[in-house]
Amino acid sequence: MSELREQLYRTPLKLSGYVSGRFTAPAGAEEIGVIDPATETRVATLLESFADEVDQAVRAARAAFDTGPWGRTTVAERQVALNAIHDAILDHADELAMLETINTGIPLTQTRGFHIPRAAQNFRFFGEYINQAGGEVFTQEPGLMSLVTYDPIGVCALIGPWNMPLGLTAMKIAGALAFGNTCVVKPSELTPLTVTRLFQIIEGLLPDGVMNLVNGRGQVTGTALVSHPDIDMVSFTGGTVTGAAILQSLAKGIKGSAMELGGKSANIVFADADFDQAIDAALMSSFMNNGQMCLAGSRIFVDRKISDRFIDSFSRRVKALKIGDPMVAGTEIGPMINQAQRERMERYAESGLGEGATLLAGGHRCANLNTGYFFEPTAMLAPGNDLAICQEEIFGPFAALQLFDDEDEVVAKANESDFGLVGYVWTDDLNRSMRVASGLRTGTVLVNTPIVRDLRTGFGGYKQSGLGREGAKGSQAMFTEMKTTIIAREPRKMPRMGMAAE
Ligand code: TXE
Repeated sequence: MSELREQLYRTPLKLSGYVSGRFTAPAGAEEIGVIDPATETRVATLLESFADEVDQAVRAARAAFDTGPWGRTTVAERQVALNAIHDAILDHADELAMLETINTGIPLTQTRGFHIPRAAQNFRFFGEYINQAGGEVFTQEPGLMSLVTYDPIGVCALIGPWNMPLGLTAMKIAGALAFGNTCVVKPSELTPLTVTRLFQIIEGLLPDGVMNLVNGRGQVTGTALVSHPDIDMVSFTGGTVTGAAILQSLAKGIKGSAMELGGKSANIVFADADFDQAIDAALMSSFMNNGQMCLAGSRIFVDRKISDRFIDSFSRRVKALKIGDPMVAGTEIGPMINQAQRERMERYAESGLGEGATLLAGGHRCANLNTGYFFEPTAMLAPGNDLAICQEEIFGPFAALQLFDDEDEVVAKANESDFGLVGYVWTDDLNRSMRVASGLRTGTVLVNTPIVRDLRTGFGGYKQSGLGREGAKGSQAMFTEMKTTIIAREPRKMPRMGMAAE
């Protein structure tokens, strides 16, 4: 067991908010336990931010935006600040990776290798991006110039999820700050460790009030934040039901939002694909991050011509996945985030069987792991696309396979979904890959590759997978107001109204 984990078990952290450059100590706050899902042991106590603390945080961000120095910083100064945050994260990379693993149950190899470097990279990327990004100038007629500029939008409420707490929240913070905004950040109450630690390690780097933190449950702290009249927008990553509730609240004040919601992404494997690559990627897309990924490609469509071989190989590999303590090197699957999420897995395993699916692997709690929210990585072969396991986001290590016979059929089935986040296509036929990519109603299509994120491109979804795109121009659209200024450089010809009086 790691030293840090033992230390947290002995002395759980006390976490609170951060308002106007100071950590808060709310008197009489509700205390929420934060658990290591691998051992069900408390590692922190969250002192919940009630409405008055949320109000103070929003006011601090408002004041820092309206009158503070941040709005007058140069691009170069903002870039320096963003790079300093990047460096601070990397200086604490090992500690942050361990905290992330202890809090989420995601294997340390993945938090260390991907989550934390990625969290840091967001700050460097947006620092570079603002050095290049500009507005537009149009000339409609001689002497008349139209300028399009991008003003910061103001106070951003940034609400993060529990499946990649620092990485996904860092993307929002970096984008918001880069474009000159101030923010109030609310991590998930299940996983507040790394985001709160980020505020500690960058203390003093930014002017007071630019970056504030509130901690607490969605129904309490989250609701107070999204309904606060002084925020200008919400950037949210989380479940579709919560996203819809936030949109309703924002509608009252006609506030903007960016929503990165759920997915049920199709992973289509044609018979001509590189078989080994397709199998490796199917495993990775379904089971990395304990399967708790919005972009999981866990609705796998297999060409009937290769189905025997694919199902045999995939099932054997799923059964061989190493489940256990996420802090131990070699572990491939850790626990679910909490008891509710594990029960959800059990319900889907039951519903799959009840609706006629065939169990290929897993399907139960782990018999040899009595403590911790472990669930066996699961694969089922579904007789049709209408089963709940093929339509609903399960958000755990659970793959639903289906067979198909031809291209048009599989594209239609892939699109039969309320979601539209990602589509994965495996084929050696270039023309086919282009046809299928253009036919898929998803925000991203990945051809012959598993998960890749390129911050220069937009990431987000069609349909109920969300609104807006994160990354470069998408983040610019999210965190700025587009302003048009039209300037006449010489006197204009116009009708002279009211001349009868002259
Ligand atoms: O997330 P919630 P939950 C999906 C996944 C999962 C399901 C439910 O399918 O099983 O959502 O997860 C805050 N006002 N994803 O319920 O509730 C909350 O405190 C303001 C997909 O745990 O969406 C947390 O900070 N905020 C996903 C954040 O919203 C509120 C990532 C996300 O929690 C709020 C996570 C409210 N009324 C879950 N209610 C992805 N897209 O990657 C909650 N919150």
